[in-house]
Amino acid sequence: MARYTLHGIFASGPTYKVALMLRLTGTPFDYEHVDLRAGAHKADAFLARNRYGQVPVLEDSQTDYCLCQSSVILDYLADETGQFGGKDRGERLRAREWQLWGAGTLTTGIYRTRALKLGFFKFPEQIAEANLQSAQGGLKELNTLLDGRDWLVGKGATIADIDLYGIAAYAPQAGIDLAPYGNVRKWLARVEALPGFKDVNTCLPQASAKA
Ligand SMILES: N[C@@H](CCC(=O)N[C@@H](CS)C(=O)NCC(=O)O)C(=O)O
Repeated sequence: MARYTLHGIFASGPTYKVALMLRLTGTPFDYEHVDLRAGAHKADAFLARNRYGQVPVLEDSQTDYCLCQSSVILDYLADETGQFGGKDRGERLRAREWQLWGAGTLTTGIYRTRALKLGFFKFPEQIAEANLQSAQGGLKELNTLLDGRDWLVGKGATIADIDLYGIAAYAPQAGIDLAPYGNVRKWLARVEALPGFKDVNTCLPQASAKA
């Protein structure tokens, strides 16, 4: 049994973020598929792990922590693995700042537009349009903020890049053309060149798996 067990579903962006962090840090993990269609995430056994009834959840058998919220899990894994946490406290705080920016500004538009495109959800036309505009606005802002920078924080990849990659990388599945966002495209390519990188389609197994 691996130290870590990730509970999630392969189509989930937040689950992907955590799996990507585990892959990039070379951390073995067991994977437990949570059948959202069958409502497994609302069953008592799952709610005991995550009171919000959502994936992902990361269990650490060494510390007995059972964590939810993908950004918090990345923060935790940065400490446990000693990787991608920034070179000092200032960089870590800046990385957390980016993660919150991503959660507030980038996530809803991209994930919901993708969910509509893939048929996971339906939205009234006006809401769908607002989601798309929000996604495009977030990408435009990210593109500007990346001006003159290779990475979001400091001179190397941090949990901020992994977190926001796990949102922005779903833009193509959302039907959003990244051509107007040149800085974003170059930054995505930098993350994709990191050793251990796996893309949104291959990072997670489709069924439960042992490390
Ligand atoms: N803020 C959470 C979002 C998690 C989330 O939205 N998970 C979705 C799957 S992508 C889920 O479990 N949805 C089922 C539900 O909310 O009932 C995170 O970053 O971990």
